[in-house]
Amino acid sequence: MKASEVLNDLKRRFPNEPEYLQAVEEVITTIEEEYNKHPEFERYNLIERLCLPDRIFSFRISWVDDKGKVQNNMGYRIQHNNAIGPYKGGIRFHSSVNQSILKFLAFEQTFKNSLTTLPMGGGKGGSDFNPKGKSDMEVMRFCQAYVAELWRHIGAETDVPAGDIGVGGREVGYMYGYYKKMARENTGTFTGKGLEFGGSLVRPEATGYGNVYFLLNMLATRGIDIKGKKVAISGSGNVATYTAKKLLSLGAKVVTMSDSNGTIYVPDGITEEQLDYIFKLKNIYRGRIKEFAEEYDCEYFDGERPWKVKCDIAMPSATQNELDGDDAKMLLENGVIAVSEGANMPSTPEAVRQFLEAKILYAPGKAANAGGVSVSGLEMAQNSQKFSWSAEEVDAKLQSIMKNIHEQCVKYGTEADGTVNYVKGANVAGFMKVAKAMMAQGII
Ligand code: NDP
Ligand code: 2IT
Repeated sequence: MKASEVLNDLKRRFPNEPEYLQAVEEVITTIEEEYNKHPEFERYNLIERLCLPDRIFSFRISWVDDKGKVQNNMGYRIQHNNAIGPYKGGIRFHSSVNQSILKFLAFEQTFKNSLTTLPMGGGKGGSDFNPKGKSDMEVMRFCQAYVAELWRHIGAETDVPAGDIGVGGREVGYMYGYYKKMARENTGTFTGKGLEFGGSLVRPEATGYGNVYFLLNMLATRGIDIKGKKVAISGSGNVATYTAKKLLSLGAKVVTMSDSNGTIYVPDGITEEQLDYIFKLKNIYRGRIKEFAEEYDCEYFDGERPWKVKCDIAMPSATQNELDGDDAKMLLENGVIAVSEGANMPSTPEAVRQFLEAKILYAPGKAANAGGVSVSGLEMAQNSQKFSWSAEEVDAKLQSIMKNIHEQCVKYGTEADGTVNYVKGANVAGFMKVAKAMMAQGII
């Protein structure tokens, strides 16, 4: 089948999976030209095989809350593609989680992991469990109930989960502990583990730091300095906070952060002390970003996203489709020069269209946020060696991987006028490696 026919067929077969179709459509439309240069791909129906996940596990998770009430959630693991290495990708706990969202994330992860240069296939998992307001013991019991079902499908050489929204060090610790109890082995099947039991230095920081490293590579193509630039960040979780930390160390000004309830606005940029407050607020007290506005008496946009403020750079780092066509228009009118995505698919197709048309520096998540899974890959390597690297060593490798991903985007995405279409570059580069690996391994 031709690439465009595959897309139409997937739309017919999965009409209730909008996020999955959105991610697939973006990739298919940008790789079509390259795909058509390889008639052997069509003979092997490669694109359809690459769009459909290898397998999906879905199951009920029953657990008992602190009041003794039985709660039931759905759990999933999508093993999308393992042509270049074991399935690899995070676990998301959020009330919105469904099969469409996890299928889009597993699909994107396959191309992202291909770009990292490390041997990792793509996968994603999660549950519609809502961690907000749950006690530590409830989170632990839930994690154990999820892994009671998941453990037989994962392993250090088959499928290696990690964190994502709602899943950080605490949750990975609980899941890994229970996994070990069930599997009776100690090979590091999760990444993002604590440093005391096989975790890698710089893994918590990696996605945010990696996004800033990617941004620096993009800015360098136009000779722009990060110092003094105003950056709007969305989210206040793992990715957002470490993005902010690296930006502050480089002399940039972080003017916004947010959560699902609203946005704080600090026109002169938040200070290191204020960022420390946000770390504590989010990771220890598990509070809301509104409390920051109360503590520091700054502006707070209740129920609003950050994109209306004046900034030079936007780094969406919360969730999918959090920046739409109207937001893109406002950012462009306010003179934004770069958008680098910490989240997965945060910009809607209309927003992406506007960024590409305006020819600003626009990096899609699968390139810009690949630092997290890259250091996960380095954690796997360290676990296999039963050895660990220093923070400097891991950070140097992270910087070199982000530079390499940027170079791949430039190679495949440079347009006739010399500008770089990072969407096309990332999709074609990511696709070609997986496609060649699949071709070489036959129809399986
Ligand atoms: P966290 O759970 O640590 O933080 C998520 C942040 O995003 C919170 O501030 C949360 O606010 C906000 N958020 C979540 N869902 C929504 C929503 N529906 N609407 C508005 N705000 C929302 O997650 P991470 O920082 O790990 O993940 C953020 C993004 O980065 C995700 O898209 C994830 O897929 C992506 N990513 C993460 C990587 C990682 O290593 N962790 C690697 C690569 C990408 P609230 O507290 O109100 O829910
Ligand atoms: O979206 C992502 O790349 C992640 N959530 C991190 C995945 C991983 O395996 O570290």
